[in-house]
Amino acid sequence: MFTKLIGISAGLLLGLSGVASAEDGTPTNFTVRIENTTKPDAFTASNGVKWSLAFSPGMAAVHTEKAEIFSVGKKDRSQGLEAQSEDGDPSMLARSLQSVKGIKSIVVFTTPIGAAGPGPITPGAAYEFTFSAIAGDRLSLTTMMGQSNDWFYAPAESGIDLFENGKAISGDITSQMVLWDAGTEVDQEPGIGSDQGPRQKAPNTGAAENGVVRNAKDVKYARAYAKTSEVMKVTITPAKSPGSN
Ligand SMILES: [Ca+2]
Ligand SMILES: [Ca+2]
Repeated sequence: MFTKLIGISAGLLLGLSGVASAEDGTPTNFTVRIENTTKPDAFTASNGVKWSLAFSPGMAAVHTEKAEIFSVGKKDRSQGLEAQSEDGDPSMLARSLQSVKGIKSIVVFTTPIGAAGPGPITPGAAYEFTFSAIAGDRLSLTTMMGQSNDWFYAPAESGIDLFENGKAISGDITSQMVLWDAGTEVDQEPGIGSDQGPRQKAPNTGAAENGVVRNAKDVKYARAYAKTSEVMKVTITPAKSPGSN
């Protein structure tokens, strides 16, 4: 599972055009933490098999425009979202987004906190990553629902507005995370599907769906994992500006 992480090192920061100065001249540094709040063997498949939920390595982008990674109701753009969603591999998506207009910086997160190397976050584990942004910037991030064929968690296509009335957002943003079906692979029952990440013979294995990116809350099998507050906790913390307490 999630073995195709070629060329990506933990916490790799791909600086692009540089972060422009805010009105007061200072970008804000943010830390995002994604925690898997499920318990081991929390789920039981229809055949009685108990399984644990995990979330894959992923990527985050700071951007100024909307719908940088996908558009609801449209086909996947073939820029790497499929590999992220089906194989838990964010590397192609991170690379291709570098040349997309409005993308300011990209972070790839692959190594769980305290782990020796890249891998998914299993129950209780977490990823953290940091980036900087100014007022007007938005955050998008992606991670695979690791026991699915092509489901990923991400905010709405417009991303999360990192500032409200010029002030950096802070705290729990789990409610802004949504489970999406990438529309690229036919769905099987989570946890036991033979073409899903942990069990498929090779990356990109499974029946083509020829669908569109859609909210998974009404997708067969997906409802239990679409309530993001029941499976993860995502927080964002802006660093204090120099001189403040
Ligand atoms: Ca699907
Ligand atoms: Ca597959």
